[in-house]
Amino acid sequence: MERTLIIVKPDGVQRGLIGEIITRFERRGMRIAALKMIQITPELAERHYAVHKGKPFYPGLINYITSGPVVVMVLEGNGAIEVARQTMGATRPAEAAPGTIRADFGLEVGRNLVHGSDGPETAAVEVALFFTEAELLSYSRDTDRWIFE
Ligand code: D4T
Repeated sequence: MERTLIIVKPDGVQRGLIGEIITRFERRGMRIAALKMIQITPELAERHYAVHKGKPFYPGLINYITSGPVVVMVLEGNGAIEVARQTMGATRPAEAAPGTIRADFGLEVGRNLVHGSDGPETAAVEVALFFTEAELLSYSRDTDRWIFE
């Protein structure tokens, strides 16, 4: 089953939206394989956002993601990466479809509340960046047969 890394960013935590954001993924049926609250260090932020190094928004991005606690989680499900990105909405909240997390709670790209992996390779790298193998739980829910075909 596909896995994706999700981060409730510091604005999501500060604004009291942790539960709301997790609920949106949970109610879609995705299974939580791992979940924890951490403060991202500058070193970890630089590794996570390595592809953006050198871009004009990079310093602000590192400042933002390290500015307070975040909630990181691994979600599982068929097509979890794309499904999670749909649930989050477009990177720029002003362009996100109504009903998505970013449209419903955000306005600006630098305060877009949530991160989700953008493909299978990045998902694998990001999951390994934030979680050890031992932290990734393999289990089934009694409801799985009503959610997964
Ligand atoms: P993340 O990685 O946070 O899930 O966002 P996306 O996958 O949707 O978008 P991204 O990688 O293109 O951008 C990463 C991160 O940088 C911020 N950003 C982006 C910004 O502050 N200004 C910008 O112009 C862009 C393109 C927002 C998300």
